[in-house]
Amino acid sequence: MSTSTARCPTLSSSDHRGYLQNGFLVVKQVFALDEIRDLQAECDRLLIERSDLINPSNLRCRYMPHFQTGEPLFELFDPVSDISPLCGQFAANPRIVGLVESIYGDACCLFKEKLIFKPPGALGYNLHQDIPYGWRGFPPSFLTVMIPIDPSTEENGCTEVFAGYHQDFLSKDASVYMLPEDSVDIRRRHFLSLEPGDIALFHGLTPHRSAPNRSDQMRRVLFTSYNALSDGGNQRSAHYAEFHERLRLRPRPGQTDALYFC
Ligand SMILES: O=C(O)CCC(=O)C(=O)O
Repeated sequence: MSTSTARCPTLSSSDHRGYLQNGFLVVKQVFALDEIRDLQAECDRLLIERSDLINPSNLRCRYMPHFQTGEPLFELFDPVSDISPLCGQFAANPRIVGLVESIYGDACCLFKEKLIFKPPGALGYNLHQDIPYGWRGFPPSFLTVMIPIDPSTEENGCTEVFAGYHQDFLSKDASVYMLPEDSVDIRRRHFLSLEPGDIALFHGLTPHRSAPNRSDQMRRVLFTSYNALSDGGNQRSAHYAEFHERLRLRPRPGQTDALYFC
């Protein structure tokens, strides 16, 4: 990773209050541009050197339909730090960990991480809360840090969060993950339009969604998610084991071989 210095952010009491009130927080210029350039090069490398992994039957990968043609487009690696030490270093970066731990008032553990490429045309995500209702053992302290690798804009389908809904589940039906749009008030929407170097943190119950990528470039974001140490300790391996079991139950468009993970 680059050695250039960047701001070591601290959480002011008004940031902390804002996070508690809204369920999300934007912190500007946490990383220097040359650090993010290393991450951009890493994304390019992964697409070329690890193209062997990109397959609809590989549980590490997910595809998203093109918003107009429906063509399945490769969209993400989840997890990614085991195939990309650099992504692992960002997930463990002291600036990120320091912010997360200030929010928790506790040490944190990396719960999961994913690298979303969001290629041109990829449909976005419907409204949801990350913590699935009824998934016992999913840590209530789950929160996600969004590390943009490209500018995240309304045109390329940046993440949109809805403020002040993170105290509870919006649906208490375990079969419902994607929520009806009218579960939230559109006036509480905040577009996470961020420049590379900025980050956002959002609570696992903060409802969010994203629009299609209508630009001609990828919108790459590294999402790293944590839990408080006192909320179950290190659960990353257990999480992925259970996640894969659940993924095996879902139909995967384009899958031709038996499902595998590598
Ligand atoms: O790609 C995005 O902007 C949102 C991703 C998302 O909502 C998710 O992975 O849960």
